[in-house]
Amino acid sequence: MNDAAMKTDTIPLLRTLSPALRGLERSLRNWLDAPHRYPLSTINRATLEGLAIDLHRQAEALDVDRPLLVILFMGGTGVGKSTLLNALAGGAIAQASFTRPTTRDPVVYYHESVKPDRLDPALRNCRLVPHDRPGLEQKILVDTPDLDSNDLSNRDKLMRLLPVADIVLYVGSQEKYHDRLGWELFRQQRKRRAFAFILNKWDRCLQQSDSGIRPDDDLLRDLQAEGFQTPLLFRTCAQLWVDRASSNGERGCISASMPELPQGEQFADLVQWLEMGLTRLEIEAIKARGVSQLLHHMQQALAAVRPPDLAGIAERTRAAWIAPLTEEAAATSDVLLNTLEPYQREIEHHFALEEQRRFHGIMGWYLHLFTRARYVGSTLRERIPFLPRGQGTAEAPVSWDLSTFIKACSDVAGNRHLDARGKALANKLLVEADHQDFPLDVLTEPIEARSALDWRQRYASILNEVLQQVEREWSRPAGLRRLTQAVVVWLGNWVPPVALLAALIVLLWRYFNPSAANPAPSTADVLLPFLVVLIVLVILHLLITLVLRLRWPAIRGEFRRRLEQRILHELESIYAPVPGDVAQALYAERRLIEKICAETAEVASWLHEREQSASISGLYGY
Ligand SMILES: Nc1nc2c(ncn2[C@@H]2O[C@H](COP(=O)(O)OP(=O)(O)OP(=O)(O)O)[C@@H](O)[C@H]2O)c(=O)[nH]1
Ligand SMILES: [Mg+2]
Repeated sequence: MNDAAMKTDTIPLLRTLSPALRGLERSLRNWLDAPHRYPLSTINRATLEGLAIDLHRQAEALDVDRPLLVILFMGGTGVGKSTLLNALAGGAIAQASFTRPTTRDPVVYYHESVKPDRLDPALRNCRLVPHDRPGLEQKILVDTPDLDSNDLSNRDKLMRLLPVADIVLYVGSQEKYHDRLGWELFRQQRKRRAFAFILNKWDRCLQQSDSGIRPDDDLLRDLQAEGFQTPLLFRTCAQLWVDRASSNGERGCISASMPELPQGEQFADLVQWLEMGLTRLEIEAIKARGVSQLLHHMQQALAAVRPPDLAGIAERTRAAWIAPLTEEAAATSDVLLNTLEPYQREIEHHFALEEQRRFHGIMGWYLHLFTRARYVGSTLRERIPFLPRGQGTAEAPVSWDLSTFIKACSDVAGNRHLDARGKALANKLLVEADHQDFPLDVLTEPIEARSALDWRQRYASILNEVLQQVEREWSRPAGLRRLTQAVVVWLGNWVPPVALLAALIVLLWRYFNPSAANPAPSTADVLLPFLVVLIVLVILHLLITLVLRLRWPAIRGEFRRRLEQRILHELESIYAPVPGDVAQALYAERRLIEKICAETAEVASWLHEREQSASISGLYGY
């Protein structure tokens, strides 16, 4: 043991590690329980759930002064696992037999100083056999059922115990050392725990070697191919040691009266390694390595669920969406315009009423009567088939509600085309996003949610807004037209009363100052002022119609342009931010995962030093 190793041995490093692992478990658990925008596959979730359980298990196992090392026998049926445990125990503690499979209940061989409640719950449920051997004080040996017989429950029992193992003793025999099932399990587990190898029934291996390649050479070659350059391999004859112990009444230790051992038999080396080779330093190093492997596995699992960085793709997608959104705005404004157009007379009527409000006095009455006469017997509710009908024609108002009308138009447009277009637009945007490599599984739901908004209501308020805007601009223009309109309104309000007054004065003047040229007015002349006012009103009305009257064809182009612009703005404000929002949400999730990864890496590098302090590299491949 070198100085550095001596120094680290005195520091209760593993115990200090326990709260760090609990912290990691908490972070992972919180992350697992939180809702995720980025989809988490069932397999990935199960892996991370398993890792959270393993972190908890390790934290519990390390929160002691002297951690226990769990050494688990794993192998096919009949290779001699139970016989090996009996040989190590120096007595028949595990049932070993030629019947296949033999072991049904795992056997846990532990030191009597260890309280059973200190054992992992998976071990507590097994058959517990205490011993008093000082060399195995911190070690727990576990004999497991086979991994390859027809009884699948045996394999399940093994799989429940595997996560607890610090070292797996992979046991093979002359005919069974890299069978498919066992080898697959080894390859699956080798990144997570330490492995040492036993080739049992060595007596038979030697017999077989006469006819071909020796099983131990073959196994070593296979292990080298798996990255185990100097694996720990023990060649044993467990049965021989059991026979010897029972005939001597001793516990599997070397005795002078021992029968001849086949050449190269290494059971004594196995005992030596278990008792003396695995000191506290090695145990801590193996434990540290086990935690390192767990942390490494966790980093890999977290990397697999880390959402991608979509900032660049989101930008590209947003840019690529401009064309379909512009196209959609043009098509939608056409649909809305086509729905509105048959009612242009009604729209003009509405604006005529608006315009009328600017006049008062005689001109106001005149326009009111004129509009009433012009639209008499015809109200909008009667003329527009899809508007809700009033109680009766008599009560129906002459003026009408523009927003109800517009909403009805939008509903009709929706029924006819727009609802289907909305769905098609969502699909078009998704296809475009797919071309930009945006993952659709995170985009489909928000896009569909937006396409399911109340677009009819939105289009209705846009129509209303644009129509009013165009009308406002028409009725309150700037520059010369503004002046002209102001003059016309002024003339409309003042000329009729002035004309009436002037005509009355002339009439009175003639009445009181009759002359040959201007005789006193006759009864018919009394109507003269009204005639004058009527002529003035008609002339002014013509002027108003020319200067002020809003005509649909005059505003159609402007209305269409503004409608398209406004719809594009609406579509962009609803759809365009989606890729960016999704990218941002994923970025937040990504940061969270990176934070857990960084915490994991910090603990892993802290452990690295401890792992280096003992020579345990043979237990791990590269
Ligand atoms: N020749 C020979 N036979 C052995 C040796 N070790 C064990 N056996 C025999 O192999 C048979 C199976 O041994 P077990 O210990 O029951 O094998 P196991 O791996 O526990 O089998 P399962 O419990 O079914 O998984 C027994 O009949 C043993 O006598 C050995 O070193 N040499
Ligand atoms: Mg057995």
